[in-house]
Amino acid sequence: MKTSAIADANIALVKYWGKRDQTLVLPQNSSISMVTDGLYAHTTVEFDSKYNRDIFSLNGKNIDTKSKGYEEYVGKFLKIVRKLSANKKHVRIQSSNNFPTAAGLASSAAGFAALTAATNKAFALGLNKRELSILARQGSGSACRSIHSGFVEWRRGGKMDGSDSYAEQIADAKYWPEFRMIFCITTKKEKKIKSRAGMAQTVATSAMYKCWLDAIVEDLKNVRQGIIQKSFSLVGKTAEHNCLKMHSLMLTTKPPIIYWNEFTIRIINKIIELRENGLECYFTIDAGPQVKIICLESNIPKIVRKVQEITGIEDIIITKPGQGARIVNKHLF
Ligand code: 2P0
Repeated sequence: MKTSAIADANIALVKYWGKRDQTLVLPQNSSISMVTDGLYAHTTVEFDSKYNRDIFSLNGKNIDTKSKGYEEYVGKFLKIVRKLSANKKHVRIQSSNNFPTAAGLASSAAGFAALTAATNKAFALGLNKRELSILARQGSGSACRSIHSGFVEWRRGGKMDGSDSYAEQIADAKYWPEFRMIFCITTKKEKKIKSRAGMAQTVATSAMYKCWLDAIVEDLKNVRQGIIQKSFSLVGKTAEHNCLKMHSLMLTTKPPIIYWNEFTIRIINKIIELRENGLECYFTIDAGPQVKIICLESNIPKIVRKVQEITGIEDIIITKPGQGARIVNKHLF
């Protein structure tokens, strides 16, 4: 049985940065994101008795299934799948992203959402969207949001077993079609500190963590309401400030986590300048140096022209609200 799925990256407007349970991947706080339409992972899964061991390749490179990175992510995920399924055969998985991996562009979110959708079909698990979101979450937290389309909220939940920690849709991809995120890629290099290790260190050492949690309910309320009312200013302002609060957590982690580079700061300054000149746009930045500019469709040409004045940006990608994880007929092998 061979199945393939595609899932797009999602970018948080209210961020997830810290777990309360490492094994079950349960977050400290709820988060809200937009699923993009074009930065995706494509994954093919096949289980068959012809395989005498599990095989995994990412972006054309075979990954050692005995490595710590594999064990912690895909290996752990497959153990959960095998508990849910009667099928114990070995599996071959091949996954490719159409954008740089581990560079702060939510590649693990897209990857695990695609793997979840493909596995659900290949192993005939019969999971509904909520269950898919719970399974994807255990691969990588932010992946639970890429199951759905459009604007999505991952509810923190309160139960110890994680059964109430999953993503739900706030509005579908067609609800606010003018909403845009412009990805400014400042480097395609992999980051040095993975999100998983970084956020654990933040929770353990940042004196600002309590302030972060205290402010989160208000940010969630504003972004949720802003999306429903299509209030661009409310969403943009809140998202930008939430991003800066998350980066202040990173900066105050011991030792500090600094994901930005010089181009990150140049783009931030450009956005502030554009706003001062009456062009409404905001920024958000994840665990990497890339800047995502939040804006409306009508302002895209002006913003792109201005940002292109900054030399050194490697790529600019424009995205709008996109689809959730889906099965496709095209297989990678
Ligand atoms: C987010 N990030 O909300 C935040 C903002 C990065 C910065 O979710 O350990 O790769 O696999 O659950 O999901 C990145 O964290 O971490 C992330 P794990 P994940 O999008």
